[in-house]
Amino acid sequence: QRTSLAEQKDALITASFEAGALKFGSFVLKSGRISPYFFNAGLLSSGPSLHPLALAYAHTIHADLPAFDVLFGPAYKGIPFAALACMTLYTQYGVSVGYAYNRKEVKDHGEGGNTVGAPLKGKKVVVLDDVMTSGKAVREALALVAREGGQVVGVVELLDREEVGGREGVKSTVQELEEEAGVRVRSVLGMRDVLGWMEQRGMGEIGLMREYWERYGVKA
Ligand code: OMP
Repeated sequence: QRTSLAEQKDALITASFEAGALKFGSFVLKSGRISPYFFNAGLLSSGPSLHPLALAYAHTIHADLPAFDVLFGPAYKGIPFAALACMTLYTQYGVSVGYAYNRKEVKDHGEGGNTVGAPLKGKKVVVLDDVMTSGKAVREALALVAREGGQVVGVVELLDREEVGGREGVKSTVQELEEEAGVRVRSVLGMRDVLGWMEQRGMGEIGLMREYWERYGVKA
């Protein structure tokens, strides 16, 4: 029996916290912002955390993204996640898509090329990524798929930190991306899900989290 998305999200945040992937403290982000939390998806590295991860990615993709041919997971963290989501789309929903990923190093012998897995040329592609703040990482993945001749129709993030993108200072990263790339951007979790999860547990760090949200959170 399938569980609801709300249950899957809750299970995923709990598993992430238990695995040490969701941490509270003081962290300098790539964007330079100083954040009271950090999500290190690489630590979702055992069965009990990968299971809810795969279910929630597949559920979000199936529920909310247009039909596509290939799920693209950028190296490195996107690679196992895309494979798991690809398989789970099949086992849970009977949806058959391919998956692909890029090499970080250039290869000039053997099968050649910069991507591995399902060919992207002329295909409808969904980009699967882990954490989005300013959108820099996902923009790189979008450019990569375009260079390989794929047409990106959607993006799925594990965690959208739901921050203002910083270009004009008011739009969210999701809005910026949807406008400039014309693709649908969805996420399994948002920062507000993390806030709700913390509220339920009466966690002490929530004050700092709310302050950060006031400063950088999306206002719309
Ligand atoms: P942007 O490229 O600014 O969207 O930030 C996303 C990237 O930041 C991710 O691919 C990570 O490398 C890193 N990151 C996290 O992994 N977890 C966080 O909680 C925050 C960041 C970050 O630096 O913003």
